[in-house]
Amino acid sequence: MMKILVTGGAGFIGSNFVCYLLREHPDWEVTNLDKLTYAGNLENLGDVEGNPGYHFVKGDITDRELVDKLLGQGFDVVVNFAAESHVDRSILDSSPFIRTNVQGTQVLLEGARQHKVKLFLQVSTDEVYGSLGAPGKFTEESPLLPNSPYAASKAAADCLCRAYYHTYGLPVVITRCSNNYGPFQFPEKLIPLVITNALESKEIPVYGDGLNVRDWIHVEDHCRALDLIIQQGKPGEIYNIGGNCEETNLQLVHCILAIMGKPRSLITFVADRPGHDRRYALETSKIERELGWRPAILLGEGLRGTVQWYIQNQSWWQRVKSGEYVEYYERMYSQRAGSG
Ligand code: NAD
Ligand code: TDX
Repeated sequence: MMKILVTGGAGFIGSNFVCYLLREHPDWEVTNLDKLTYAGNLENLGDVEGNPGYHFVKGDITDRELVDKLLGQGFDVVVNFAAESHVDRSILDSSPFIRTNVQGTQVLLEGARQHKVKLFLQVSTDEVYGSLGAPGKFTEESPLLPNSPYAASKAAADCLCRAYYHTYGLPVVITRCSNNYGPFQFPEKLIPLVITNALESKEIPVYGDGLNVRDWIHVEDHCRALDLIIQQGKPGEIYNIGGNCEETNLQLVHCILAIMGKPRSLITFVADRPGHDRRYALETSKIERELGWRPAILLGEGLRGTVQWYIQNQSWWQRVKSGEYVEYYERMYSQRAGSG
């Protein structure tokens, strides 16, 4: 039996992870602490509703009192997904990124230290390494050179985690994963944006020349890696997690349109993201060697399943693509037009 506190478990990766854990370990107890921002959605957790091993607490990771009280219940592991996660939003306003991603991580680390948690797993990102111009890949030893306010806030959180390990001996593991895709991803991110716009026969905005490269991993493969790390990861270590699957944005969009039988004429080239990282690629031999993990879902297969999911769950994404979402897009594009 393991008692786990998952933060941000109502978001894309967090909700997939909560469902994954309770499916794989029916005797574990999982508590989900989530503020339910625009990106948090309890509908993502329908599969575990009513499961006696699942508990939900609505709250903010920056709330010291709440975090202290919760961790006082005695948890073996904290898995920190809670974050502001969208690069474009961090360019519009970085303050919530600093509050949640940096201050929130510090509050959780402090609570974990006070209450002697056995493992603090920080879910970080390849974006902390910055952009790769030349061939090669980022290793766990690559310097942290974040380029967006989002990446800078995640790098700061990684540094705090490292400091809590070295200063207080808190058993911390940091994971740095590449671009995830799969069910329940909020349609502000590239893949669900392309799928849902194509389903509505709307324009598909591709930033700049479309030749920026990302490494893509299915969320289920990411969840499996995190589960392995909970069981076998070594405190103080960093693990890169990647799909070993690099594509330019344009190649990826063409592939999705081909799966959906939609025309490439939907693609519209738009002003580039300021400070847009050119390429991410991760060296993942450490987790492969030490934990025997490898991605199992090929991109084509994963994309077909994801397209199918968005076709079957139109009411889910139609609800979230309204209100605040529409206002955000108007603000973002008017700012870019102004600065372009
Ligand atoms: P998401 O935006 O879909 O979900 C974030 C969740 O955190 C939401 O449920 C939101 O309500 C919650 N949250 C936000 N602020 C909070 C606060 N102050 N207190 C409590 N809960 C709060 O994000 P995601 O794509 O699922 O990413 C999850 C984590 O994984 C993030 O830490 C992100 O940096 C990291 N990550 C994401 C990717 C990716 O491709 N999506 C890749 C690597 C790492
Ligand atoms: O409309 C778009 N058009 C476009 O060309 C959007 C939303 C994105 N893009 C480009 C920008 C990137 O090169 O597609 C690529 C992927 O963009 P995002 O989906 O916004 O992801 P990215 O910026 O790469 O960051 C993601 O991966 C690392 C997640 O959002 C982060 O949370 C994670 O840490």
